[in-house]
Amino acid sequence: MTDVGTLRLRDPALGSVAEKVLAGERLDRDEGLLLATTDDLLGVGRMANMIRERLHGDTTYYNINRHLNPTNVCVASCKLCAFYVPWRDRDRGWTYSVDQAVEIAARDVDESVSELHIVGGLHPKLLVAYYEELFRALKQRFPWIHLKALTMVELDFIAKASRLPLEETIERLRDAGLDSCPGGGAEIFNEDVRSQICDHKTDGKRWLEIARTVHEVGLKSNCTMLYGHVESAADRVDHLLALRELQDETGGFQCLIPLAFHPQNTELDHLPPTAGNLDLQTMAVSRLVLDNVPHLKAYWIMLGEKIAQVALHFGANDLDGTILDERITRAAGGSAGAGMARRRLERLITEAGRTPVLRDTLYRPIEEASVLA
Ligand code: V47
Repeated sequence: MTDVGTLRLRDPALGSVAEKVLAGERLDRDEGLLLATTDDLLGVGRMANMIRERLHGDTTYYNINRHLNPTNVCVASCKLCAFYVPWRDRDRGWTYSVDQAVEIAARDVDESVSELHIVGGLHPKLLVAYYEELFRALKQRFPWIHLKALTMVELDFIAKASRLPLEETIERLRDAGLDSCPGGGAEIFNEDVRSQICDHKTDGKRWLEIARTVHEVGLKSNCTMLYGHVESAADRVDHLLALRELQDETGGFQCLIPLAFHPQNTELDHLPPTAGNLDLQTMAVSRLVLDNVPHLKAYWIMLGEKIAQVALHFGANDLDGTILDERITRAAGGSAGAGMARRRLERLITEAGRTPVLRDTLYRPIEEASVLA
């Protein structure tokens, strides 16, 4: 064991990285790679925890949210995905009219719900006018709600299908009620990896360009990294560095969500699910390398409750929300998809020795008195 300041390390090679972490200095690619490949999981975790506590103390955010998937029809056919059905598969596909989508949302939304997370497939008939109408109708029915909707991949597709410039598409959607964007679709930016897991999707460079445009138009967004499939440790570090570079420019990312790959029912079902060590080390490396994105989410739906709790000591400071009806992970064999009561989510956080703080989508604490649930 080596001690660097208050940091206890089993791998002495981590010593110089630990010194930089203690001094609050930015890490480079080689250092990121060392963190991602060492077998000193606890050493990496201690460093990430130090940064997490410097930024947020014990505070752990969660929110009261609902998911809405207007369609599962998708022309992209990504190998990583078990959620989509091909265009014209009438048995398994759903596409909600605006009225249907609002009624489905209304089943589960009351005034305690602060966020609707809206994502879906790339449906060739759902153009910008559909989403404008949907957002306006949702805002009219639930005026208090924040609409976090449409990944960079969906925005790219909607703009092209509607034959509109990207910026104009985003501005129209913003004017119709879009408040921010979720982080999905980033996967791993490396093109060779993308060709194996999502070959017809918006490429990595374009994903970043669209995020830049979203930020320029004045909206915040999240970002994700899908790990535990065919990518290497270097691919993960490069992905984080690309996000870091854009964040230096725009400051528009609020939160990173590392997404644990679920292989079941996908074309990659020969791969094993992620190991707990990889989940925790990826969380910690994300916190250490992506030093300019304020929040790091342990998405309990994908990690499971127990790993998500432990992740609160490996860099994470957010668990996401109550959700109720999650379909993307469930389609891929995830077992945690039924949603969680608010009190239970709070208990997960306190059991982990952290302090729960109810937040809105922009990470502003919500006063207890204003919540009915
Ligand atoms: O874009 C798809 C991923 C994403 C699988 O921004 C899969 O607050 C694992 O982005 N195994 C959607 N992952 C989820 C997402 C998200 C979730 C929660 C919060 C936020 C946020 C964003 O899920 C997709 C894709 O990257 N995904 N299939 C799968 N088999």
